[in-house]
Amino acid sequence: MKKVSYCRICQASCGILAEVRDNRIVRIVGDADNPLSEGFTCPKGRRGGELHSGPQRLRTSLKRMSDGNFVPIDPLDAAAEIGGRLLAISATHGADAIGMFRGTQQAFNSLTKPVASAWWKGVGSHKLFSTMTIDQSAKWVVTGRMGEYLGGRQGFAEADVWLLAGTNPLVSVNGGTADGPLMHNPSVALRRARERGLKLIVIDPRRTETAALADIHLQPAPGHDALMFAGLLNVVLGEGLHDRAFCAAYAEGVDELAVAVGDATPDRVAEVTGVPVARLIEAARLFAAGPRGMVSTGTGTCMGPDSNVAEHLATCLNVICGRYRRVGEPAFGPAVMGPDVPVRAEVALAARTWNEGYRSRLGAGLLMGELPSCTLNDEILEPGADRIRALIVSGGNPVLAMPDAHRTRQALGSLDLLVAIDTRLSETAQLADYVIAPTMFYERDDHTLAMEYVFPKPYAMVTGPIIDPPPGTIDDWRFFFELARVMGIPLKVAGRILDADSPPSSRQLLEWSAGRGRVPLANIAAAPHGLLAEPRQAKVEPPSEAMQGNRLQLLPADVAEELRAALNRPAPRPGELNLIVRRMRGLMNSLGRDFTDLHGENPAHFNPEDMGRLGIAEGVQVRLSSAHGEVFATAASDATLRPGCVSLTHGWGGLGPSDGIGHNVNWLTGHDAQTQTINFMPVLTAVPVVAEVAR
Ligand SMILES: Nc1nc2c(c(=O)[nH]1)N[C@H]1C(S)=C(S)[C@@H](COP(=O)(O)OP(=O)(O)OC[C@H]3O[C@@H](n4cnc5c(=O)[nH]c(N)nc54)[C@H](O)[C@@H]3O)O[C@H]1N2
Ligand SMILES: Nc1nc2c(c(=O)[nH]1)N[C@H]1C(S)=C(S)[C@@H](COP(=O)(O)OP(=O)(O)OC[C@H]3O[C@@H](n4cnc5c(=O)[nH]c(N)nc54)[C@H](O)[C@@H]3O)O[C@H]1N2
Ligand code: SF4
Ligand SMILES: [Mo]
Repeated sequence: MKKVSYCRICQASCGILAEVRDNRIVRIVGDADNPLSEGFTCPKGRRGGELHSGPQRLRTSLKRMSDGNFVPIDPLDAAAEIGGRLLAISATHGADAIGMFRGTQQAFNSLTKPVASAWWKGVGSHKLFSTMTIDQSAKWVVTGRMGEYLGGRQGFAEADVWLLAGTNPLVSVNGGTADGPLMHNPSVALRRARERGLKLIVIDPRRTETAALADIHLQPAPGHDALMFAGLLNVVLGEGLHDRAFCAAYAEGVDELAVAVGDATPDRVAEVTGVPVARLIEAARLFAAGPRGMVSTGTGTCMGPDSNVAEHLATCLNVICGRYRRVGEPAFGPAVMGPDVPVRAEVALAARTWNEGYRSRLGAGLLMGELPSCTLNDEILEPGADRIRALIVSGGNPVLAMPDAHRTRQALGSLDLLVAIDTRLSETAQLADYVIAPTMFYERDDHTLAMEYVFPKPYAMVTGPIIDPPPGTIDDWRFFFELARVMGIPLKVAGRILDADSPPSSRQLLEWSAGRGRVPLANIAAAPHGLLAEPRQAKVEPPSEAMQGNRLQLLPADVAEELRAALNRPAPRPGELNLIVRRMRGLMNSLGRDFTDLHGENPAHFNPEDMGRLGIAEGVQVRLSSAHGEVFATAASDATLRPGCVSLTHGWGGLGPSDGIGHNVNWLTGHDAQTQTINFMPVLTAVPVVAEVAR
């Protein structure tokens, strides 16, 4: 039987057709009638059936007994026991002794976040963490320090030029900041855009699949994005190519910025990064000529040694070139399931939330209501009355994802109570006291509300289960609902107080959450392949009186100081090797490693020149070591890498440095003097390493 639904492994939310036999998905193909993805799927999406029914799937929740072994437990009994233990910990040590870590797979599950957030509010703890602070929270820091233009960014569809830095959307279907231009069939989308005249600039130390399609590929030494953007700003401001009218209306500190990037001349950029002078100037002029199109950054920019200032300068380039929507232009945002709220050409002032209110004993403030994930280990291990003793991990695998694998393992292993909600016995779940087995995406109701802001079209879809879940599983949201019930926490979700004694259905909750949408949910549900809505009619409106005169802060004092330091970062020494980030098509972080027939393991990729110099042959085991630790991996030759770079995908390996499938790159990462202020972001790309043949 063929069933229609959409994939929820990543934000692309591709429409699929599943062939179901005996309650098993035996085949997944792209749904050509889906107006968003038009038949596109990726290799991991097509293996979604195996994630549900393969040997790794957890079919029952587990409790660890005093002998260390797991025994099956009914999830409602587990919720009762866990709720009781959380109440006791909170009563003895205070609510801040409870922590929650939100992983990536909480994001594509529409009900988990709202219900978990409502429960969390009642817990009353400050110790909330998510993967954003080991990902691209530099973007949050920029908004906090610069402010935000609320009229919306220019769109990819109408762009003349686009600059992608540190992102490889042809693999990650990501492509930067909520523009969603390159999600579905990204190589075709990019080719089509270029055929209509788009000019593409890519900044990446690897000649990626995306960079291969660029008009200009700048291939700098890694870890120098701040200098790269300073250099581009130097040319644009130096040649007066910026949008003076937009700057006058909305920005403060343009002249100071011009002075601050004064030393970042194309010569200096070339000396440090190896990018030829003429290429940098050409890229700066091409970008500034626009007239439309933005800079979008990804993990390569947001994980480097000066990530916060690099991202700040990338945004400055958008601001000084005025790449935002003005009064009278079509409003940004699809507003299909979401509400059609007015969009105004105004600035929300910088709000340094981390300086206000709560501050942890480790010196961290709140960023979008969260603490930096890189303080989680110390929150658990360092003495303090409010140290974390119980941690709930929802849809994440911090044992592999967090930097400093050694200490993460030590920290999570030392908790009084660790609860992992996971569809497989992940490395994090292996350390847990309770593992809650949730339903998976083809077994549950969902809609695209939370994702629509990154879609390139005004699209929405509602889906129901297409197979029955294993009987021992529970919906993620329902587990949090039960915890709340046991702990006596009233839940307010989508504006309603839920009745603890009679849980709503998933459908009901979905309906409530989309209750303020521009398009009624009934219309969306009536479109089995998803609905392409009429474009939104709203136009960008003039600023409200209260916001009149608000300006973006281009160069606050702390940014100026970080910029000075970043510009002095030395060029790589001859023979220096730097580990850089990379993603693989066949898996989503640690999810999908089991499909080794699809992608093998995660090799350490080297430029052939470096392999020759170091005497490393294809396929041999190499030992990579850094200031933080070592990892062993299989060498693979990759001529697309800039010499001096080694790239290795994260999300692999096991509990120890040399078990599991593949190798956990986070044995090489950790905290040091380069950890960023505010978000405590460590360096995950451009990590100095030494490589040698393993003996
Ligand atoms: N197939 C697949 N898709 C995914 C994921 C996955 O695991 N697999 N993960 C998802 C997640 S969680 C995220 S956050 C997104 C991330 O999406 P992206 O940010 O697009 O991630 P990558 O594809 O790793 O691209 C990062 C690029 O940065 C480059 N780079 C490394 N160091 C530097 C540097 O110093 N400067 C510059 N300019 N570039 C550098 C790398 O060579 C690489 O090409 O992808 C999502 N999509
Ligand atoms: N060195 C290095 N480290 C990195 C990165 C890097 O580039 N380099 N990238 C960072 C980034 S961008 C990210 S986002 C993080 C990823 O960090 P995490 O989000 O912690 O890691 P994932 O592997 O995505 O974990 C998702 C988990 O959710 C489970 N899961 C799948 N479906 C469901 C479901 O329906 N419900 C529940 N409850 N669980 C489910 C999966 O089995 C898996 O164990 O890693 C970060 N760490
Ligand atoms: S890109 Fe792949 S993983 Fe992401 S939603 Fe589409 S099919 Fe699923
Ligand atoms: Mo991520």
